[in-house]
Order: sequence, then C-alpha cells, then structure tokens
Amino acid sequence: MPSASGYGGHTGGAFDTVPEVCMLDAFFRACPDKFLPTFFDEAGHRVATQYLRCALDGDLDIRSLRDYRKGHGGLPGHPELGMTPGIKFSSGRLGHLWGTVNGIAMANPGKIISCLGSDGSQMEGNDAEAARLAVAQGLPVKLFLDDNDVTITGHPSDYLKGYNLEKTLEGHGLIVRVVNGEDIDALYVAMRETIMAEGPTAVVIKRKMSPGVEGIEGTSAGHDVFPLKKAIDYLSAKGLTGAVAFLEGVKKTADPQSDYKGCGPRKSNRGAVGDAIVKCLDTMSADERKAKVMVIDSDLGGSTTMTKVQKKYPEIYVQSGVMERGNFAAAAGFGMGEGKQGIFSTFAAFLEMCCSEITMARLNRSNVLCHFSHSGVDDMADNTCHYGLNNMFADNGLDDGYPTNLYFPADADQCEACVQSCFFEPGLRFVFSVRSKPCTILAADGKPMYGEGYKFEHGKDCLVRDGTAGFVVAVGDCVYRALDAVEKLKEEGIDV
Ligand SMILES: Cc1ncc(C[n+]2csc(CCOP(=O)(O)OP(=O)(O)O)c2C)c(N)n1
Repeated sequence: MPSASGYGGHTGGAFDTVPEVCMLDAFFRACPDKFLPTFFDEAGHRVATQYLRCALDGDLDIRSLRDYRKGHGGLPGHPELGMTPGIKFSSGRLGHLWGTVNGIAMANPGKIISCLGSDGSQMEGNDAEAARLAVAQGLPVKLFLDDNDVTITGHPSDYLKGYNLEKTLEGHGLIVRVVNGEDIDALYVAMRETIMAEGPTAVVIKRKMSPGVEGIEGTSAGHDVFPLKKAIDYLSAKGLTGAVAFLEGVKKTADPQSDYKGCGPRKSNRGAVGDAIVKCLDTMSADERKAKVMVIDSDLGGSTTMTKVQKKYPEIYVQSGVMERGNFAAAAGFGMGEGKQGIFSTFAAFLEMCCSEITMARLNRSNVLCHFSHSGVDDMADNTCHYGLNNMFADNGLDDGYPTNLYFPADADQCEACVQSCFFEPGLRFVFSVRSKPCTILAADGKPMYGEGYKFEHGKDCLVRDGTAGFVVAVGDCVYRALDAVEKLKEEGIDV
C-alpha cells in the first residue's frame, strides 16, 4: 500500500512476527490473570501488525487500515499512544521500549509482561542497561526477538561482526532460547518454556526477512515498503485478486501545490550534502584522507546519502549499527586531534539521543561534521518519534569559545556551498536537511540564488527579496514556501 500511494518509510517485515503474536494472544486469553495483555514491540516500524490487532479487537474500523501511513489518516508509521484507537503504547525509536517495559513490570507485580523485539533494536545501548536492570530485579519480562539478520542497510552478520543476540543476553544473565521462527511447533515450545521460567527470559527467533516473498525474502528490501510489483506477484500467487485490484487502484500522492513562485526545480538537499562531502574528500590525497577523516553511519547511510562516500572511499567509511551514541562518540574520538575529523550522520530526530555525547565532544575539542537528515516534519509518513524537532539541542554548550555551528541550508545549491565552506573548519558542525526535495531558490532576476558564483558566508543572513512593508524571516526548507508567499503578496501590492 505505501509503495503504491507513494507514502515512504520503513515498514520492516511488518507481519513477520505474526506467529509469535498469535501465540501470545492465545496465552493472554488462556490465563488472563497471569499476563498484562499488551503486545509491546520495541521495533515500532512493525506497526502494521498492531493496527491489524486493533481492527480485530474492534477498536478500529477495518476499512481504516487502507489509510496506513497516509497523512492525517491516524495510522502513522509507528504506534503512538492516543493517536490510534486501540494502540496502548508509543514506540518507534529503537531501543527505547525495554527499559519502559521493566518499569511497567514493576508497576504490575505478579503479571508477566511480554516485549517483541528485533536484532536492530537490540543494538542500542539502552537495551543493555534494561537487561541488567531486569536481571538484577528478577522482573518477569519475556522478550521475543525477531533475529532476521537484516536491518536497513544490510546484514548485521556482514557489517557488525561479533554481534550475537544470544551471547549478549546470556552475558547479562537472561535465560535464552534460540528457535527457527518458521518451525511453528518449535516456536510454541520455546515460547511456552520461556513464559513458564522465572524472571527475565528471551526467545531469539531466527527467520529470514519477509519469509515466502519471492525476490524479497532474506534481503533488506523487505525492511522498506515493498515494490508494488513484488506485492502484486505475491498476492496473485495466493489468488487474492481483490487485494491486487485494490492495490492497482491506489493513486500516488503529490504536493497539492505544484507551483511555488520565485522558485526553480526541486533538488535533494540531503543528496547535495553527500555529493559535497565527496567533492571535499576528492581534494585530499589518499593518504591524507585515510589519516584525517573517518565517516561513520548508524544504519541509515543510504537515507543520509553518506553511502556516496562509502561507494567512492570505502577505506574511510565505517558501516555501523543502530547505535547513535556510540557512533557519535567514535566520530568525536577520531576527530580529537588537529586536522582530524569524524563525520557522523543519522536522522535529525535522533539528535536528541546524542546531547550528552555532543557536550563531551565539545569539552574534548573534537572536530565532528554531522549530517542530520529528515529534519522537521516535511514529507514524513512517520509520526512524532521521527520528527526532527529539536535541532537546537545540538547547540547545548556554554559560550566557551569552542566552535559549535548549526546550518540549515535553504536549497540543494546552498547545501553544497555550505558543506564546502565548513568542511575543513574545526569544531562541531551540524548540517540539517529534509527528507523531501525543496525547490531551488531563485533570485529576483530569475537565476538560482545560490548557484554558480555564490559563496556561503558563515553567520551572514541572505536577503532573498527586498521590500518596504515588513519582514519574513525563514530558514531551511521554509525558505521556498516563504518566498512563494512573499511573491504572492507582492502581486497583491504588499511589498514585504
Ligand atoms: C533510535 C533509532 N535509530 C534509528 C532508527 C531508524 N530505523 C528504523 S528501523 C531500523 C533498522 C531496524 O532493524 P530491525 O529492528 O532488525 O528491523 P527489521 O529490519 O528486521 O524489520 C532503523 C535503523 C530508529 N527507528 N530508531
């Protein structure tokens, strides 16, 4: 559906965990006094199963499932308490739920609490802390972890060698069972045993991503929205002609406003950041690059376009896991010497996670260039947990003279000029971009404002249009919308 409608984002094996959800449901119904009957899921992107449950429980009109991920449809890309009838918790930032589930267990003595999870979510440091607390307190928390060896950028067994869910959790003191998730009988036995055991326990459920979907099974393509053709092939093979007809009838979404006055073509800001970083690296010798620059991602290198660097200069690129704090700290550590720099990237929403590490990087006088993409709310089929609302948190130091600069360029041209200008500067530099493609800002003469000949000047405001009746001040992707408004007002004789 999202692929057909154009609403993007990760749905991540949305229905892969249905076997364990059905069994948990049976346990909840069989022994209602023993369980808190909530299907907590720390991998919030699998929310489609949650919505299906809401509909089956009668909380949600089944027809509304067609609005999944649609703007204002009430069924966003991650569960959000209070937004969708029947949803009982918020999730969507990986690694943020197990700790909460521990507290819920403490608040509900005598009840067993379950938490679905994933190999991606378990990479977050928070889960290690939650594991220690659950073991120390003997909490009856039961984890069912979909270990499909797939995250957004690939297979953890390739890029995060040594990562092993079973050993990690056992090391913390949990009793762990490992099972093939597609062997339903074995899954039942493991789930029953883990429920019957005392204290915190886990079942590591091995299965391929999107089992049974030809061309997608076992690949990270299953994490994203399915290409329409693959979905149609899958449904057709099962004879589900009604579903196929529905999908074929879904219309692509588009910005209802097609023309922005004073603006040129849309170009990707986040793509421009990746391109500009590559161009800056091009100017260095191979030895210098290797000695002075380290680029690290957090399983979102494709989205933040840092994979452009990975493709051209793999020797300075570290493909890393869903571990923003540790990855940022590594970038800061690498960038601790004069002339050295670490380059870090993820979504702007997750900047909030790194605030303390940013403070310590500042105190260590590190040189870090960060690209926080998907800032704000523009073109996001996601919801509050994925909005990049707190970019200013990066500017969280005292005015101690150590440079910390935040840049939110207006269009792709300015992005490129901005990165070129700050790349070789010392200190902490944060470049923000959006998911969608903003329009190019045109000068009053109709030429690109930040095109050829433009030089980005740090700390200097740009006058896009002059006027006499008042001011409009805008930043980032707001500039092209503000320019459109200014041009329309000028047409009406209001000269702002
Ligand atoms: C804190 C945080 N960092 C990054 C993301 C973006 N993200 C969403 S899903 C995902 C990978 C998830 O892998 P996994 O949980 O194993 O899901 P699967 O691919 O198996 O569906 C990432 C990095 C996020 N939601 N939260």
